[in-house]
Amino acid sequence: MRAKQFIEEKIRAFDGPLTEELLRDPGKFGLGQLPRTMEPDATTSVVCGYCSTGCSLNVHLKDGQAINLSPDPDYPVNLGMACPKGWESLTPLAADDRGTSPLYRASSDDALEPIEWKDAAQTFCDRMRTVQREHGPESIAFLSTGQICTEEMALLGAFAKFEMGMIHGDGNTRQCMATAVTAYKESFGFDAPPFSYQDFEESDVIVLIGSNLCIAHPILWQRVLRNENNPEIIVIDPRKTETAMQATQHVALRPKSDLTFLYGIAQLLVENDWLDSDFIEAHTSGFEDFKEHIASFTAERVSQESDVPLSELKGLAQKIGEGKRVSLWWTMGVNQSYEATRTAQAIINIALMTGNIGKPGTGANSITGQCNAMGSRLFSNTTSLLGGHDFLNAQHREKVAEVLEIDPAKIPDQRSWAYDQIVDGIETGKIKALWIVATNGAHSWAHQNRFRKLLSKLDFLVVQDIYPTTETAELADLFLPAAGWGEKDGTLINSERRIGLVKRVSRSPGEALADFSIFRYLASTWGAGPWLAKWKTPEDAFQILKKLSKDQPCDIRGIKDYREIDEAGGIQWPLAESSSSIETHRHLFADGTFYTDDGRARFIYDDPQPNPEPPDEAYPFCLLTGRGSSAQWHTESRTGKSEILKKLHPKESYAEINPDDARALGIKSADRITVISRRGSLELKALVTATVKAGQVFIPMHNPKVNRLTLSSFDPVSRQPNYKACGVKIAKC
Ligand SMILES: Nc1nc2c(c(=O)[nH]1)N[C@H]1C(S)=C(S)[C@@H](COP(=O)(O)OP(=O)(O)OC[C@H]3O[C@@H](n4cnc5c(=O)[nH]c(N)nc54)[C@H](O)[C@@H]3O)O[C@H]1N2
Ligand SMILES: Nc1nc2c(c(=O)[nH]1)N[C@H]1C(S)=C(S)[C@@H](COP(=O)(O)OP(=O)(O)OC[C@H]3O[C@@H](n4cnc5c(=O)[nH]c(N)nc54)[C@H](O)[C@@H]3O)O[C@H]1N2
Ligand code: SF4
Ligand SMILES: [Mo]
Repeated sequence: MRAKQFIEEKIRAFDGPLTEELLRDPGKFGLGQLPRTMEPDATTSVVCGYCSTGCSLNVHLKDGQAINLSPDPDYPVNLGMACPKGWESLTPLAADDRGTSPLYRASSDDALEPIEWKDAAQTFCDRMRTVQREHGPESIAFLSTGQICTEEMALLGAFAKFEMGMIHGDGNTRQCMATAVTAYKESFGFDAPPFSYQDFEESDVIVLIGSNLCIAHPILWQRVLRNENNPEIIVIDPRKTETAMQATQHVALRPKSDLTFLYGIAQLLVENDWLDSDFIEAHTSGFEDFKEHIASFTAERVSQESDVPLSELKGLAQKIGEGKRVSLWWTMGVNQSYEATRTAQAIINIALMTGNIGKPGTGANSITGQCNAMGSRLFSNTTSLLGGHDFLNAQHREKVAEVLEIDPAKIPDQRSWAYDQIVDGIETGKIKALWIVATNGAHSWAHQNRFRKLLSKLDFLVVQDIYPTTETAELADLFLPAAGWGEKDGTLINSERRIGLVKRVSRSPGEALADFSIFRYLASTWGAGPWLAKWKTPEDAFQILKKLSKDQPCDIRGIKDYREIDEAGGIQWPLAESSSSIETHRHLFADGTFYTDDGRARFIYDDPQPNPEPPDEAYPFCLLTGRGSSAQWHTESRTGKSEILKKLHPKESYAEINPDDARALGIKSADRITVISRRGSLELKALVTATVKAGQVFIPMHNPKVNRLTLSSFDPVSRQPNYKACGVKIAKC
């Protein structure tokens, strides 16, 4: 079948009211386009839409429809491997609860009922405008995501903030990567994870801090296994996780004692002169003050405060001090804390003082979470202005306005509230309408009972998701059905800054539209200015993003187009216009120059703070939460649709309890128990296991009620939730 005829047939098969308009102008909706590299009966590679590893999957098409997939053997990220979620990526698209038309709840007593797209778009605009008229332009906000394409999040951010007049828009990346962002920005001058996955293979000491790589990034763990240097693998995690079990050393520190612990390591590095003084001298600032700050973190004190035996602490410092290529990697055990930014910077400080940065196998490396958290950090127009710019900087606003061809006065000159501040704004009555895109906060946000209550207080809640059945979508006044991964085109940016391509390989059900098309449709119904005409297709948008990246550390003007990304096996940023070739793996800071004004990386530190809710007599256990298995993704709206994935984890949700505690409470494995915090409770099965220490409980975050227990506590710098420590008690049911 010829490509043109194939596209037309696809459009005709789309039985919605938009068919005629679509046939006239398919690009307007982002529908009906095939990447130029794709033929109807071909195999084409698509970057996975779950985690930030960014594996490439070869999708096999029949008559232009995906029928199966296999991991791409030639892609530099996954080298022919994929985890269970990747293998099963097509299954959630065929789920029978997909959103196939917009749904509207006319009044709070009514159910959600199907409506036509044009009515949905008009309702969206009318009701948002009514709220703005009554409560001011700032009374509407959005919460977006790290799980849609970069072009989509940029269009959402531009439309919401520059056209609708919103100031407050944040996303689930706050729950996930905000700490890495603030840590890198302050220490390096820009949010710039410096590594390549190749570093996993080139280290001789790999330190994983608060990261359960085997479960959360299984293909990165495979990369560790390819390391031929017989590396030391140290896992710093209160729990004996799957990753800790594989490590050469497991440091089971007391939850949230990381900052003290890392200062203790730094102090031992100083005491033993395991320092790279030339690097410190030439490329950093603030080391002498830092040295003074950590002097009181003696090994004895740190051992006592972190519950790590002296010999282990000293042994680890020695491995780091004497290692030739040491890489330090962190994830949510660090990012989700009340002193997260300083903890991440304590990791950065260790890399700087030992000169472990800018060379193969080294780095202070934050592993990202969602498939496009990195894209949202640079282009979602939430925390930073499009392209890693600053809303407070008038020159930046001018520059963005010029690229977008809009009036600079349309760009807010203040930063957005963070997610938690938007939530507080609902409570104080400042936020009256909320537009939630591709995130399921009614499950995933902290202190769930409060969050759900606040959502019901809104005048207007819009949820844009691929399923109307998520906990959040069920609360919506207006539901907008989105096409999912594999049903649309665009780019994602993975943990190692690699831009990869997502392609439309499957037809979205009913009238579900690509998020890009939804944003375009809403913006044109709103009456957006002529700038919108430049954002006709995702690839047009990509060309705009390139221009926005000019003179930024994330400069991508050297990337020609989608086809080049496809043929190169993904392209890491930066790639300047002058670049003569595309290297497969690149890390940053090879020349020791950072993005700060003086080009030096900064040592940043602070005093450790008390845990806001340590276990006490009334709530004697520390609750840890996190990923449960490699087959489960977050709130399980997608992975929960696969019978295969469901076979790969326990049927019923469980809480891990130490055998000593279980004995004292008279609890056996499989008993039903209630876990209770000051904010709520949930019932589930007990799993008695020594993977947690006495006094700790672990519950996978996939449990829809887990955040009934967690608290509204945040890192003051990044405003990321402190999901991994609160006081709970346990009762036998
Ligand atoms: N299968 C699967 N993979 C995923 C995801 C998924 O849902 N499912 N989600 C993706 C996303 S968005 C993210 S952000 C990543 C998350 O990836 P990870 O951060 O690796 O996953 P978590 O299990 O949330 O947390 C990691 C570890 O932090 C530990 N921890 C808790 N408190 C502390 C502490 O005080 N100090 C230290 N050092 N460690 C602590 C926990 O015991 C846990 O083992 O995974 C990504 N990959
Ligand atoms: N207690 C506790 N809570 C946590 C965590 C923890 O460790 N402990 N981890 C936190 C972290 S790191 C994260 S990242 C969050 C994740 O929390 P969420 O973002 O709430 O989790 P997801 O289930 O990934 O939600 C994504 C939603 O987007 C929808 N979706 C998927 N693809 C598309 C698309 O293309 N378009 C549209 N419009 N919708 C789409 C899915 O159906 C789903 O409803 O959870 C956080 N919550
Ligand atoms: S490791 Fe992540 S990117 Fe790779 S297949 Fe699994 S979910 Fe997809
Ligand atoms: Mo995340």
